[in-house]
Amino acid sequence: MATRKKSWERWGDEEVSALLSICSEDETQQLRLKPGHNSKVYERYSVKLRELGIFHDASACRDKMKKLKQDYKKTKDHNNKWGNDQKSSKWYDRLDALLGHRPAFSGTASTTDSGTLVWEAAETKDSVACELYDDDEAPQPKLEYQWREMEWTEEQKVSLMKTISSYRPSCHEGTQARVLLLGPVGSGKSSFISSVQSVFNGRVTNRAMVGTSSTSFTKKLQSFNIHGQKGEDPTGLVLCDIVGLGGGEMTGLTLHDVLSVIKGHAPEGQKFSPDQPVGCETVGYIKKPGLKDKIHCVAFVVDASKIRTYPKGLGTTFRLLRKHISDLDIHQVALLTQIDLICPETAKDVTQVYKSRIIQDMMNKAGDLLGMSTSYVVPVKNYSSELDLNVNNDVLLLRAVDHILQYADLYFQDNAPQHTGPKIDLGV
Ligand SMILES: Nc1nc2c(ncn2[C@@H]2O[C@H](COP(=O)(O)OP(=O)(O)O)[C@@H](O)[C@H]2O)c(=O)[nH]1
Ligand SMILES: [Mg+2]
Repeated sequence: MATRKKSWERWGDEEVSALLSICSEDETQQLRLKPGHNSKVYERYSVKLRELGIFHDASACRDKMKKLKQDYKKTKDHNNKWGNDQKSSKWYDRLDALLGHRPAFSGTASTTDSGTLVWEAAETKDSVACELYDDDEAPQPKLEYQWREMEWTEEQKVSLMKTISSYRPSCHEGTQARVLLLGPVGSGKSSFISSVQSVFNGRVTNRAMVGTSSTSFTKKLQSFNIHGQKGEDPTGLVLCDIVGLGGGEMTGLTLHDVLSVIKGHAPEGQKFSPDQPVGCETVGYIKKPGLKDKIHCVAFVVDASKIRTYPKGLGTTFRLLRKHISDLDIHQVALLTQIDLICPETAKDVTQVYKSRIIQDMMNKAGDLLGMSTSYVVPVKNYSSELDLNVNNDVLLLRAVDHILQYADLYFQDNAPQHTGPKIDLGV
């Protein structure tokens, strides 16, 4: 006969596996969502385990879950740091499926009947659920150390500006890295372009149309060549935006048209409309796009203050886009904007960004929404109401640009012309 175990006793693999299975049951998940029901959740674990002939009391189940989550979070934080090797552990995948939402494409195309992408719909509160913390271990407001290394100095700003302005795609002279920004209306795409341009101009400017709003359904492809100050050469970076003429940009855009832009078929200034898909008959259609016409990296843009309330279909739209864009071997990153709206400390002092748990948590949620690891996600605070530049803010924006360029450059490396040097006779 099985005997009741003490809470400090070891858990066998089968017991942990059973615990995780119970955790993944719908009833358990529903119970977990109810505030103040933690004790009932642990009681449920204990009762359900007993039915399987496994005896651990509720407090032992609580301790075990806590330990598993801590181990998972440690591994996840490690994996999310730039440059770290991806680690795993015995229960990592199971816990990631439970807590981190796997970046798998579900296969349900999130498009409307007319084929337009779903960017806006009725708001729902449960679009993404990422439960890294229990009610009784709510996140602390601030981390002791920055979880990504950042240097907040004028020298760092100058050095990043130099790196970015001197960037030229490897093995492809004369080409610029074309980056397409994609995201819901109001996520901060135009603001990001303007902010980056402002840093290079040395003053806050509003070059990309920011925040205009109307219900216009006309959309246009617009490319912004990021320039240094007067007299300086342009940088190797072009930021492309599918702007709404008067706002409402993503409403009515089809997957077909987004892919035409990425493949380089759509000419500059191309206007999009769901009933006139980009094709051979389109004026200015680029039949055989060269490297300079194509998009080399896609940056998804999401608003940190809206992650919890984005429409349910948005995650599916992102995954649908990501699947098609990945099929074209184009790397993707994500920008998390409006971080100042979710963290007052960071709003006051942007150097707090990587110490803020709420921003870290929201970056994880953005990764979950997009189906990508957090290591691809970078936070930015765009210039929205400020009149003057701030060196720390500039550093954060420039790090985002540097991050984008690294992934754009991978495209050039992947597509480097084959070296056809003289053949060496090895005499065999
Ligand atoms: N506080 C704050 N506001 C922002 C930020 N980024 C954009 N905004 C504001 O959000 C609104 C929508 O931005 P916009 O760039 O037009 O979004 P788009 O539709 O994606 O191009 C504008 O009012 C911006 O000023 C940010 O990082 N922080
Ligand atoms: Mg815009």
